[in-house]
Amino acid sequence: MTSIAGFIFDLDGVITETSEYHYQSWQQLADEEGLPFTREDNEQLRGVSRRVSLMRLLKGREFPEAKLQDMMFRKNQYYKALLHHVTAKDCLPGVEDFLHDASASGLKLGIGSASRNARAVLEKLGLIDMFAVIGDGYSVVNSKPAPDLFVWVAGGLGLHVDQVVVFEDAEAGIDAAKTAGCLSVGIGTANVNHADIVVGGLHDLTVEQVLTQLSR
Ligand code: B16
Ligand code: MG
Repeated sequence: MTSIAGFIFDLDGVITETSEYHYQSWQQLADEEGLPFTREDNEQLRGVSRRVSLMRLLKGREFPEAKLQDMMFRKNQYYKALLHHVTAKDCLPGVEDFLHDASASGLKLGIGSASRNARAVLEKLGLIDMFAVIGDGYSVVNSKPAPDLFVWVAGGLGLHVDQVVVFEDAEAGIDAAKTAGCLSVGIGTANVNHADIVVGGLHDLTVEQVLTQLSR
């Protein structure tokens, strides 16, 4: 029997709710470019890379590469300005207790986020020292739903993928975890029903419950 030895957490939507800031930044860019964009459209950007997000926002409109780069740069400038507001108070409910319980249980902890701003966000939340490995938007070429990021983080933790539970709020993230061969916990209200456990947030779950329900 393989026992669970590590947890890998997505960032936006699991540890904190930076999706509102992503939304406001994309909305500003869309308004400046005269492109239609709504909160509903923003749901399609959950958990996917900056470039894939831009492609979804453009809905098939074509632009030269230099213009695409300019739009991604501007969106990120708006996003980074909004990140100045983030403090330890912006951890989602139950996050700090859950992380401390997991660490006290001897589990290895990692981050698997599509964001190139993940380290900056974790610093602001005061959580960066909780994680032995931080996989972010720079770590692998193929982003979620490809399995690469979670395989990379599991390897960094010195664990096999089937010893790891991934916590994710996005359909693309659960797809990535399953393809990687990890166990998974779906968080929130997006399409994460294919995860092994589905809960509203980390406040709804104990480390003990995860280990008991997912041990195989
Ligand atoms: P950046 P996660 C994801 O974070 C966000 O959910 C997604 O909306 C964003 O496009 C992506 O990070 C890339 O972020 O522009 O900062 O590199 O959920 O994977 O932690
Ligand atoms: Mg997420």
